[in-house]
Amino acid sequence: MRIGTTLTNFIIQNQRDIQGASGTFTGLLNDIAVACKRIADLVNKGDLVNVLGSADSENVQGEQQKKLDVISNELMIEALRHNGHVAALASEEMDSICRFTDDVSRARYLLLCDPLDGSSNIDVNVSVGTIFSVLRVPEGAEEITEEDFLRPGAEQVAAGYCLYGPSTMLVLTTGNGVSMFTLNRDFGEFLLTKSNVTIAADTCEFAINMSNHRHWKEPVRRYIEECLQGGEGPCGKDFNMRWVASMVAEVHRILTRGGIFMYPGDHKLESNGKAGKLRLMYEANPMAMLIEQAGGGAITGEQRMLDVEPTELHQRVPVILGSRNEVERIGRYHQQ
Ligand code: P6P
Repeated sequence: MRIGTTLTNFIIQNQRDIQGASGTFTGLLNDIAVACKRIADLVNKGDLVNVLGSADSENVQGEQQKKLDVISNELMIEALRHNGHVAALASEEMDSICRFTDDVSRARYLLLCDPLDGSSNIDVNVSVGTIFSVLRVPEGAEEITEEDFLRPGAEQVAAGYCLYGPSTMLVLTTGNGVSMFTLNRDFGEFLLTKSNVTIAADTCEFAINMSNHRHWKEPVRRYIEECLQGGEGPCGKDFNMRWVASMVAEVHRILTRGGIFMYPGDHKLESNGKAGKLRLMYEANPMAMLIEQAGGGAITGEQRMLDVEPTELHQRVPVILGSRNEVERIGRYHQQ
């Protein structure tokens, strides 16, 4: 009976492809995997270990935190703090960065994460996930500051997520394609189950929160209206719709069978001073890297997601990503 390719073996085997990678990179990804396994365990046990429901706190976004939001963030910190691979962590659940060490000769990476994305679903037993993004510590950096994190998504050295669904799956790119690993709980290892994941250029499935329809701008209205017209409309085909309200689950579906995901900016968000709902640094950018590495497209409507120059750690951004031909069509509508 074979063991299969573990995540650690995979990274070591592919380490030569990761520019300048050393054992530090392998160690970093292993630390992330350990945190995800522990979070998966708690998500799976739920009420049995009293981790569901709301914490009596809000995050920097002013959103009510779930107990598991806080616990997942603490687990990520614990997994990363001791091994010296990461200089500092930025998280949706923390206002400012968490510095682990000033010895940036050894700790060569910065990590950004949404420790538990889609947590409004956790109490109703719907899939949620952890999203992570890896940047390199800037050359010559001494003490890490928040500004060191503010780099375009194109500079990510790795990105991925862990989906806590019927299976627990870790999906990763280090800039050489997308690989999927499934957690074997019998011996606690993520095993390689899909390599060189690619997204179909066309799709018949869109994901958007339709309840925001009255707030949408014209390009989004036009695109969705054409999808709804089906075979008789300009698309010449019928569309199906999905909305899980967990970005990790939506992106996983798109990586698996194609599709288009949209959380666009709209008039209501803009009236509240928000460019979008989703966050650039630890939601949109890591997902955009995965989608592009799988041959798909990821834009804000105005530009390529990975080219956005960040100005704030928790800035929000409109997100349109998925099957390349659909993303290009929506992009054209925004340009017209
Ligand atoms: P809505 C989850 O809260 C999240 O950040 C994404 O995972 C998800 O795609 C989106 O927000 C859901 O937003 O407006 O449907 O609750």
